[in-house]
Amino acid sequence: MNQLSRLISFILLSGLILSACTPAAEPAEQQPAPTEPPAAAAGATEAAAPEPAATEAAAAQPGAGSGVQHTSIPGEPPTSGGEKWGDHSTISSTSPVRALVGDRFSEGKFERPYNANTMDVHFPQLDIDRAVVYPEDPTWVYAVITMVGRDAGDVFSGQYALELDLDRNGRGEILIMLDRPSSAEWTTQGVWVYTDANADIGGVSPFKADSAGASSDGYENVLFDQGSGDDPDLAWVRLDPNNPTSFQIAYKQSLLGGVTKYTAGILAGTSLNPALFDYNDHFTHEQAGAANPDLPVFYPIKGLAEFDNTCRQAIAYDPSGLEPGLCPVQ
Ligand SMILES: [Ca+2]
Ligand SMILES: [Ca+2]
Ligand SMILES: [Ca+2]
Ligand SMILES: [Ca+2]
Repeated sequence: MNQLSRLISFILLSGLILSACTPAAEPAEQQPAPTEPPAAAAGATEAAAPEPAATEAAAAQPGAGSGVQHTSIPGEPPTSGGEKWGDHSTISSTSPVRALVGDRFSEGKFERPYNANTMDVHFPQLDIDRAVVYPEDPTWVYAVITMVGRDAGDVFSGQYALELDLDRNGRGEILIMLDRPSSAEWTTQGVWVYTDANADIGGVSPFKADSAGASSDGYENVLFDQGSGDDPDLAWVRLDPNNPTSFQIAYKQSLLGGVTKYTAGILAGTSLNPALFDYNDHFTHEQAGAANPDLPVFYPIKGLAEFDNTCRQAIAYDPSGLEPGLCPVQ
C-alpha cells in the first residue's frame, strides 16, 4: 500500500468511526413538555389512582391556551333566580375525621374532602358548599360554585367539574373541567370540555357501584382544550368578584345541542380524572374506603380521598324524581 492509499484509507476509516460515534455522542432529544395537558387530562387513558401529583398539573398549565383569539366573552351572571342546590359539609362538625352524611360509595355519593387513611386534614377548597346554574341567557349558561373555603395559601388548589346529563338518565354526557381557577377575569385557560362519545359511562346502573362500569373509558373525547376546539369561546372560568369562596363558569348554550332541560352535578378533587367516571365503577368499596365510621368494614377513606361531589340538580324543568342521583325534590 503506497502512502496515498494509506492516507485515503485513514481518512475513510476516520470518517467511518466519526459517523458511527456521532449519533451516540448526541444528547437524547428532550421531550417538548409545554403542550401537554394537565395530569388529569393526561391520565385519561390510565385506569390509575385518581390522585396524580397536583404539582405536575401546575407545571403544565401556564401558557396553555394563550394566544387564542376570542370573539365572544361572557358577561355578568344574573344575581337572582337560577337553579340552586347545596351539599353537605363536615367543617362545622365537632368531630372531624368523619362524614356522617353525604358519603355513600355504593350510591355514588361522596363527602370526603379529607386526606386518605387518617382523615385528619380537611380541605375547604375541595369541600363543595353550594352551586347555582343560571340557564336563562340566550348565549351563556352561568354557574357559580361555592366552596367551604380556599386553601391555606388562599387559592383554589383543586380541580373542579360540572357534569351535565342531557337526557337525564343518570349517565353524564358532558364534563366541564377546571384546573385551579385563579383568574379574576374570564379566561379559557385551565378549562376543558369532555364528552362521552361512546356512551359507556355508568356500567349497568348509573350512580350505583357496579363492576360492569370498570371497562368504561369515561369521558374520552376532548371537545375543548383551553380555547382549542371548534369553538374557542365554548367555556370559561373566573373568580367570583363578589365572593372569595366562589368561582364562576360560563359555557355556551350551543354546547347543549338544543337541549334545554337537563341535570347538573359538581365534583371537586385534588385531581379529577375524566377516564374514571363513574368513580364508583372504577374502584371497589374496599379500595375507595368510606368517610362514615358507621361502615367499619370500609372506614376510613383510602384510595378515593380528597374528593367531593353533589347530587344532580334539575336545570330548567320539574324533575320526575326518578332521575338517578337527583337532589331531593323540594
Ligand atoms: Ca361537601
Ligand atoms: Ca345521560
Ligand atoms: Ca355504575
Ligand atoms: Ca366513554
